[in-house]
Amino acid sequence: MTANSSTKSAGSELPRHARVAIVGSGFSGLGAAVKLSEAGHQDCIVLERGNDVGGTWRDNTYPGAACDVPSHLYSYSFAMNPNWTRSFSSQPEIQDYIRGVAERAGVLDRHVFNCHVKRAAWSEENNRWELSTTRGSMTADVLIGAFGALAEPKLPDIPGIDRFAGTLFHSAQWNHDADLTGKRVAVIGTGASGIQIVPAIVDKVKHIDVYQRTAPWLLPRFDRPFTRPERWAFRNVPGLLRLARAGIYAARETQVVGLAKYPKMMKPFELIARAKIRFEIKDPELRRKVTPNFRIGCKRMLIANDWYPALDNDHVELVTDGIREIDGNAIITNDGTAREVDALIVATGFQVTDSPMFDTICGSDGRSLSQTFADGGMRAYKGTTVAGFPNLFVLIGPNTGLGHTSMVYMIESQLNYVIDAIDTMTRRAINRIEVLPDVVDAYNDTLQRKLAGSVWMTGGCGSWYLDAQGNNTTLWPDFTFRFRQQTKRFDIDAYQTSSTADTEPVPALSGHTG
Ligand code: N01
Repeated sequence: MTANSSTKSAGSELPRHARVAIVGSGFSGLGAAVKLSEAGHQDCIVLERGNDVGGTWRDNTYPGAACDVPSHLYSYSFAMNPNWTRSFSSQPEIQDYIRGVAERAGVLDRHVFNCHVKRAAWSEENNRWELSTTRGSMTADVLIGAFGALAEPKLPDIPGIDRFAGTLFHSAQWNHDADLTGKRVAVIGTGASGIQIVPAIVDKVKHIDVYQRTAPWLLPRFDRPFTRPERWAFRNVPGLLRLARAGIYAARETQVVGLAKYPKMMKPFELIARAKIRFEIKDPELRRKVTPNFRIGCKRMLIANDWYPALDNDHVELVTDGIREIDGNAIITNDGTAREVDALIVATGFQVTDSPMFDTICGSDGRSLSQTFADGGMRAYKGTTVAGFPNLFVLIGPNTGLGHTSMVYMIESQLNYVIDAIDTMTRRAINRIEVLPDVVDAYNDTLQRKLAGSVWMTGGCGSWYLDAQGNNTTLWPDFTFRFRQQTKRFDIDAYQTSSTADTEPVPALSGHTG
């Protein structure tokens, strides 16, 4: 199911005005809708370009799609699920979970589906956001940008790819009508998506060429179905779910010491990964090709038990020569070899640091987020508020990303901050908050100092964690509980504020009852 193919939509019409407009309904936007509702802010609306909730989990329906964070942690703390069927859930199960949360929280009627936000501009005159969408226009006092980091597929810039003669699609826009049975297939990309796709299709295709630009480090995947007694216990033993969650959280958090502070401490992980290569691959040449040339952790560490065995098949070729061009249905590498295929799957990731959504959001001086970020990269305060963009909260914003544990934990931390900010604005009749530029500078200076010694900056790799200028504007460089502490309360002193006394009353809502 892609953003446009779901039939599950149930939602509302676009109102003329809402107190809070949320753009996007993945884990972060949906979480915001639920938490706002719980906090009594019923006048909010979620504008979702697809026709279901779920975001990246709705869109990434490729074969083998599954999470690499255990399910008991990769879920909302306020909607824990005793019924996960296995330790690492598959995409359909996660999507069902997200949909179930939305239904049980009763927030689906606050969604406008198939509603693409084309532009959101802050009006200094009216002290509100003016939104133009494919379903009409509206205004909002507060805008929550929950459009996600893994939302916009990135296509490889390969000469001739636009004229590829066979079937071509991105991993996040899987073409379920394309039957790969008995076909010659090429997969470009060996990141988290590519290494799940290849093992899932290897047995049905005639041949696969896997184009690897950089070999990833791989660790074992301790995945298994939960037994019936375990699931019974998760449902019935008080505190067990929370305990399981805490255990997973603590175990994952220990990685921060090596990743962010002392990269040399990642060595034991590297030894495990090297042993895995020796154990799972016999061919010395293939072993050499899959052995990374950078320190483990620099790029996201991947987990899989079926990747190396899949590559070790006779009908699979791991191609490590760079791609020069595509001609007709042939992929031509730098050494001049042409390999013909029927289908080309590009598992080449997402536009994270240059999301097209950044072009559509314009602040108080009319400049867009992309123009603002053009100098020195994406920058925010606590990953959430941006100088020059009043009453805007960005979820999964700059430097809130993680490679080692659950993003849902970071999202919930941000939600604490955002809900407290909106509560504070309501309580104190504040109608405009804007983070002070000095505060943003100081915050980011500290972040960058911490990042400087991290494996992501020193490990000798390129990755989507870095932008085109080499700035790491994506990752949180510390224990995640530190982010939780920082975002526990809205710190109004970091903001310039103004009160409602000077502004016009807001027109009544139309078509949306809250
Ligand atoms: O994308 P990626 P992804 N020519 O950017 C290669 C999450 N996720 O969709 O490493 C040739 O990681 C690129 O090569 P290189 C997770 O956060 C989670 O796989 O840049 N190759 C790389 O191999 C993850 O980090 C899960 O040299 C090109 C690959 O394409 C994020 O999503 C599952 C190329 C892109 O890897 C993104 O993962 C899936 C080119 N022009 C995703 N351009 C789980 O939880 C790019 N590449 C399991």
